Amino acid sequence: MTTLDRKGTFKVEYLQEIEKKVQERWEKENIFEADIPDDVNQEKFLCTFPYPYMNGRLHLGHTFSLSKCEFAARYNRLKGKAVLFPFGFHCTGMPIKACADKLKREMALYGCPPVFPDHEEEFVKEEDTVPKDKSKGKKSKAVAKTGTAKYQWQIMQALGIPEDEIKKFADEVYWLDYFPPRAVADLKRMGIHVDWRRKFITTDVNPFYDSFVRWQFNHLKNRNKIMYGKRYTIYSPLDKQPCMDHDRSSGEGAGPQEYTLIMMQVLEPLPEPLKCFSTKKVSYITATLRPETMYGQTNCWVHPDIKYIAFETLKNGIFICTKRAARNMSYQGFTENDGEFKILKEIVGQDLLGVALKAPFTSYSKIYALPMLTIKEDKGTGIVSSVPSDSPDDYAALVDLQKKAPFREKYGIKDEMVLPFKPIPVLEIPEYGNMSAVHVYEKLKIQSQNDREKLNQAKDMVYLKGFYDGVLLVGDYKGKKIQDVKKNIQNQLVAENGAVIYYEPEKTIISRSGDECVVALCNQWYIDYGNAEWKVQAEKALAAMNTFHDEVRKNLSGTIKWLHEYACSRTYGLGTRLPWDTQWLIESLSDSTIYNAYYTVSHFLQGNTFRGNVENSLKIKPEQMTIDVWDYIFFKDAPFPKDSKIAKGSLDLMKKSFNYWYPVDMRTSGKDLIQNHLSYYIFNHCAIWPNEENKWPKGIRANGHLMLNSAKMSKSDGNFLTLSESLDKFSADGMRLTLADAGDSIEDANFVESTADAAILRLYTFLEWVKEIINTRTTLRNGAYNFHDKVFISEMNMKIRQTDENYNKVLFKEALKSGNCVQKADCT
Ligand code: A2H
Repeated sequence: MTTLDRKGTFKVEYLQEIEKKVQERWEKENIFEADIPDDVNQEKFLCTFPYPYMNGRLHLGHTFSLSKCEFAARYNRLKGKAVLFPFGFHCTGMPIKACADKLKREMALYGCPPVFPDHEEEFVKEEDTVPKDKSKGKKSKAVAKTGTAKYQWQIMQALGIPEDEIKKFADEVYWLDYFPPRAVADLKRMGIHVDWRRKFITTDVNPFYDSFVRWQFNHLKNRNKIMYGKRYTIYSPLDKQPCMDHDRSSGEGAGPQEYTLIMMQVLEPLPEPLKCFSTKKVSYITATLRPETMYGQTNCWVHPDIKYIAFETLKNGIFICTKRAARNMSYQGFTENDGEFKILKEIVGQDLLGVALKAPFTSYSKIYALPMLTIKEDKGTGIVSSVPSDSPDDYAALVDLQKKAPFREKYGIKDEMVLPFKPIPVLEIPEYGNMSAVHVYEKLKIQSQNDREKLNQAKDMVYLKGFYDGVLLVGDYKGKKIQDVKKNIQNQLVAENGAVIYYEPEKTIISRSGDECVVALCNQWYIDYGNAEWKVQAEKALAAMNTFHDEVRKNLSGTIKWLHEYACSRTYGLGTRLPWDTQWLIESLSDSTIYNAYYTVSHFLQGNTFRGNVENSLKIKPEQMTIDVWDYIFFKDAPFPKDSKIAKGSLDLMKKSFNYWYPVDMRTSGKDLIQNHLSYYIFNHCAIWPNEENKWPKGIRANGHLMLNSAKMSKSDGNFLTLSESLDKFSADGMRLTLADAGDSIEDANFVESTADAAILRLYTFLEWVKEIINTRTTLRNGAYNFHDKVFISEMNMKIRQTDENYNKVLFKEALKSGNCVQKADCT
């Protein structure tokens, strides 16, 4: 039982009463509306928080990140700056539409209100009988299968939506009208310093924002930042489209990983389990990251217990590998029809052992399939080329087999399949000699293939060194450094029909519809974040920026380096259409990169509505927002658009507003957006304002995730608070104090309910104390300062200075410590 439960809730209600009155007054007096000040030389502060996605109510995690903007806005206002904190709402992408469609299907199947079957399996079966739209039907089948989600109807119930209103959410636009006003109401109740005239939602439902995004994309394309072509992309077969970070339920940040697949041809006569393929070329397929070592193959590794399949490829005969690998290959042009592969046979690894193979590049004309127990089923093809000279894992497994006769016997491996095979020197590595794996195996005294810790250490030792310092001892590139010729060797292997290129997700990625993603070779529009010149600009922007924590800078810089082509178009969901190819929608991490500029003019356009569907004060119509018009507002040297029907005065007003408020002084967000949104944000500012560096972002602040009472916030575990619930429970100020106290660093922060309870008591006591002092002030001593007064003043001045410094560094927990008289009030 908390203090509050014991003492009743009147203290929190007392605070809420005051808050309500004050907020009403703020609202009446429009004190958060920020226009350009009369004195345009007045310093300004523009801070923003990534607009939240509108498929539900705001929660305490959102609130924590946005509180950094809120506190900074208030502080900078107190410092005499003109402060703008605008706020919009994101509706682009798949989830809202997917949920609306799911609801539609549930109602079609089970009525309204629906009566659901007892078991989820029934749901799957029944749905299979509904022909209508194949792709959509499949989608919720996967959700039901994974068991991760309940029915959408029940999810809506859990969100607190009244029963008779749920059916309306089958229309996706209803979501866009439902959640944003509620978010605003919650945020207002928090007392947030936002100029609400500037609010808006995204997608083509809002024609002004839609036009802004089209303007941006036209420029990106004209400036060669957007390309079209076949690219390896993380893809959800169920959704039938690319699956980028925001569309994933796990595996965020993971991209496609390239492997070289070595084709080891099964030698005649074909062994028993493969006899049925007698007229065809059959190959064991191994996946490697080190094609340059293939000169040293001595055998191939198969896991005795893994299930493999045989399927036919378009050009290279029958492949033996895991089903998972075949599924990926089928999306990369290996089979006749995209996404289709026919399982000709299922074979357990045990039955593939002892088979004679012909591998490319190695000097052994015949090698064998041998057992390895550390092979992972969910990596590569589940079969591995063994290069004992350079892979400690391979050497350890080979030694195990060579030394231990019972091990060979157990798997039916004959001596001649193992004993004659010695490691072949392939590359010379300074310090490690010409058989680096053998060297480290002995140095670390590795005992067997199960000696995992030491083997990992060994791998680390040889892997990078081999790549950077290794020199080839054999083949056409003899004498050359590996890093210079790795790609050439790979090309040679492919050209000589010994290998093919293959990609798979670098770790398991599950889409929000519950599907395990593959890597697919898709035709698509993509943003070329791999462009070297663009990267240089982004680095330059980053160098001039305040990142508040060094780790944020490092992570942004790392991301700028590795970012590459990014698929920006989708076929399913909500959003703005690509202006030059309108069958495509722009996805959610791409329509959200420079919209901070839109805030500087949105209040002129939106007519105080989310959708821009009411006439605005300047009487501007969405169709009048042409490319020239946007150019004039946002570009220094753009000529006045003479054909525009918009009055020059109106355009100049917008141009002036943009030039006053831009750039963004501080953008704050959770650290999970560093590797995507925040990096794209930098790149796109450089692309749109290449010659106006004074428009590039000035500060990015990232924070850790918010825990609740020291545990991960989780709806399903019940450890969760929405913003609205927090306000009910702790009042705005009780919550705000606790958010400030939750943490400043990029490590995870912690919202502690007992701290919030204590904050309420302290605030209450403080108010009582203030009242008492006001009432008794005539009895207080006055006259000249004595020594104690001076010490007190000096002490206060020091605290003020420290607090100012903490606020300036956006360290609110620290500011709370140094400057919070409320904290100290109960000590009096
Ligand atoms: B490498 P990463 Cl010479 N289970 O190829 C376990 N290991 C697997 C695997 C699976 N399903 N699929 C591939 N691998 C191995 C050559 C090589 C490799 C040398 C040195 C190091 C080395 C010859 N074996 O890898 O987890 C394959 O072995 C050490 C990293 O994706 C593949 O490259 O990094 C590598 O692991 C891929 O592992």
